[in-house]
Amino acid sequence: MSRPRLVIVGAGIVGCALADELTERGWTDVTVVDQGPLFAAGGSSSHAPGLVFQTNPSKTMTEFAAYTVAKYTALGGDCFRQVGGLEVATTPERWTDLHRKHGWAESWGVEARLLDAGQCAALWPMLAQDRVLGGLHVPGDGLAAAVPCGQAQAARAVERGARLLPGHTVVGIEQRGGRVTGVSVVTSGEYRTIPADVVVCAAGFWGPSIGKLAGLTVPLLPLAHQYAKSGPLGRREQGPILRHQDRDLYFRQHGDRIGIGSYSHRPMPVAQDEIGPRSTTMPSVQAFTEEDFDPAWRDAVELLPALAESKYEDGINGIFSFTPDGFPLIGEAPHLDGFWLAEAVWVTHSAGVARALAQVLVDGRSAVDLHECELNRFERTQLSPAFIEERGKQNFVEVYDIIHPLQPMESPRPLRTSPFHPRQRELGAFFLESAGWERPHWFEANTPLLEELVRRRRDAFADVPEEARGAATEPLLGLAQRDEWARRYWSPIAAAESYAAREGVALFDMTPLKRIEVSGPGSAAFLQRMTTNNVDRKPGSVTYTLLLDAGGGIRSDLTVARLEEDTFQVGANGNLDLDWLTRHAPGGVRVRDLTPGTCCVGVWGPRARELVQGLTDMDLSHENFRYFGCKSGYVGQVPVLAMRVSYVGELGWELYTTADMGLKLWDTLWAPGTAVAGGRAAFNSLRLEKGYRLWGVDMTTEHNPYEAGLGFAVRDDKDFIGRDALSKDVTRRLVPLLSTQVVMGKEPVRHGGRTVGYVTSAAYGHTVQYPIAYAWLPAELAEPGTHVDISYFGRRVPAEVAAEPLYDPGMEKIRR
Ligand code: FAD
Ligand code: THG
Repeated sequence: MSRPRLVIVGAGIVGCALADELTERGWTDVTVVDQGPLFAAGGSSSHAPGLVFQTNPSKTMTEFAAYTVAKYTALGGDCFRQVGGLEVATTPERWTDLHRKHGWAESWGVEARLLDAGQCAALWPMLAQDRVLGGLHVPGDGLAAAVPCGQAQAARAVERGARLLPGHTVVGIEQRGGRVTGVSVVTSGEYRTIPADVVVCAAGFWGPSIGKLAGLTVPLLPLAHQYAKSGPLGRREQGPILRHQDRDLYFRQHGDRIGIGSYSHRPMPVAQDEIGPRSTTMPSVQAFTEEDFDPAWRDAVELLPALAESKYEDGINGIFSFTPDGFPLIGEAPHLDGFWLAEAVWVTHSAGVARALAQVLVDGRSAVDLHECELNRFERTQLSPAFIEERGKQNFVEVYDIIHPLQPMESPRPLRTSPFHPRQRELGAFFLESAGWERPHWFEANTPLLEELVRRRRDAFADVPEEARGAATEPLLGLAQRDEWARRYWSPIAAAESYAAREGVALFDMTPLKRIEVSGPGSAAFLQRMTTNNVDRKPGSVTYTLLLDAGGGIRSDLTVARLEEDTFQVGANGNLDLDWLTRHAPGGVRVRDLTPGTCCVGVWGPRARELVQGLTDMDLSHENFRYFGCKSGYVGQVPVLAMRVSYVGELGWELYTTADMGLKLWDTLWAPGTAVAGGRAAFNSLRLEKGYRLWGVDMTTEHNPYEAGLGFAVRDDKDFIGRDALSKDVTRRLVPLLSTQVVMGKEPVRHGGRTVGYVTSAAYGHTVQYPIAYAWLPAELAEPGTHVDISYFGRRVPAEVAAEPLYDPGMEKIRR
């Protein structure tokens, strides 16, 4: 398909940007259809005030925004005004958080600086300076005029051969044999079909309706959001766009008036069938509800007292899209080839998203990592109308909140629970959520273990004076290295659970880890083609391997267990792996998600063999059950698949069984009384000590295996996706840093006054007794012993590159 015929549904800013990016890459047979007139077609872009604040916790979202700024600036005309962006803090919590945000800007390469209240007021003279503690100023932020930006990009596309069809309402997605073949439209009362090889839905908050025509759930919720303007306040200098997030407000100037956007009101979801009739010129605008805006106005006046001279006017309740996790929806429908989405995209990210999707379509991959945005990231359990509504509303409420990286949404919870859940609750588990799963982070029932750990340590220092003995326990817990942020969603009990895994035996619930069965004739050849390592080994063997994209970027890391000649069990990272394997599977190979019907417990620690051997007929000796081997058998009454692998770096097994037998398995392992329950907090600390990467955090499609330190999982002597693009020349590396503070992840790393990289994962290593932070650094700074600084909430944290793994480099703990 060298020059496929493309139809883009929607001529909002996203559809226009996409037409430009595609035609620029030579895909010129592009037709953009919109039900409305051009270019104020009636969607969100028609009236978006167009504030572009670039800085975001996500590297990907920040890069989307930075590209949008660069591109719209280059469009010229009225498209983009680089007035700068100012976010002010009126609470100490926000002021602290702006320091964190300043770090993200630095990590992702956006110029930013922190200002005191006086400097803020100099930029925004209307500000009540005495209410402001400080601000974050990003000179590159600014105002995108969405309609002119759309028009300018569409014009370039038309010059290259694209067609624009206003007044064309899409009423059907045509398909044959699992492939899209075109769209049917109604125009001037006539019905016709436009043939297409690829259809991209860029229909904004109408996405779910278009998705329905294609049999696809589009997980976004249209919500109304209030925007109004003050009366004339006299001419003023053009100031930056402004955010007052402590009150869920943002501001921009419109000549002598101030525009005010508010997220402080109740969520106002709009059902698809309530969206204004397609004949109205502005279906994305609903009647303004003053009672919702009044409190926002009062808050606005408090920050900008001069507003009191006027009253708000021209208010709208404007509709746009919210997804369950706040990220856009980019990707191809799982069951309809050629039907793609570019949905729930802000003006801010529009050009970046369009470029990424154009790259995916034309080149097969995006240069920017897309895993947070991929349509198929959601599990089936996250696609119910109730879930989409609940999370969409919650995202509206939280849009400006200060969110800790571990903070889960409070509802709907609990949604998915493992069979061990009742026992975990009895043990006082503190749960956080991931992909809908409840995951224990530590167990209050382990408090006595912590006390014992501290006592043992103090006893070991019995000859030290009493006053100094407290300090002796410090390196075990790392309390002094944790500030208030690093103590949230954490407990020192994690130290006791870590020691239990290192010295005794601990049970870790691995149920949420995705399990995929690949079976049928040709399975081995298929998996050989998909992955980097040699998985065509004897039944009973497990292989650690990688999925790469066409450019050699890491899409995932997997364990592949060969259970029988033509049956494999893949240990994966998430739904994207299921989607990727399903999409590539040839006829005859079956790819099936086992996760919901099964469960897994990791039994890890030096006493794991003694514990499990006492409960099974399987021979667990090192000679008869090798490291990275697997066998089926029984543990007590429970049929299990046992795999000798360990993400925490200890002797032990992952035991899998069906969900119905899960509780029995847990109780059987618990009965001898030697095992301790371990949570994610300990798990994360243990895996970092051992240097085991977490895909999506430590490495993504932006990195190749050699840079990521995973070259050992790549076999040169076989063919696989991404192989030809791989280069062993490494200019950057993922390395462990030992530091003096537990950090969060995403902090900038500096050397010689320059920003040289950023942190991925971080934790306190209880057994190495140092805070560990993995970070991407230029290869020349990746040598052990190199001194760098981490900037943590603006504070300088000294750190040193260490050799890895930090724990058990000789593999003596595991291979015995
Ligand atoms: P849209 O602009 O909605 O375009 C979708 C198009 O699809 C529409 O033109 C529609 O007519 C067409 N369409 C739909 N169904 C069909 C069909 N069946 N057949 C044919 N055509 C169809 N973002 C920011 O970045 N910064 C801001 O400051 C900002 N402020 C906002 C303030 C308000 C009040 C609102 C409502 C939104 C704001 N946004 C802001 C969000 C931003 O406006 C949207 O995210 C963005 O405009 C979406 O662009 P789009 O092209 O995806 O969708
Ligand atoms: N268990 C199973 N599958 C998984 C994971 C798991 N799949 C996804 C994710 N976790 C993969 N991550 C890892 C990371 C490291 C290891 C296993 C899975 C690991 N690595 C050894 C090492 O690097 O030394 C072994 C390498 C080798 O011998 O090839 O064990 O937790 N089932």
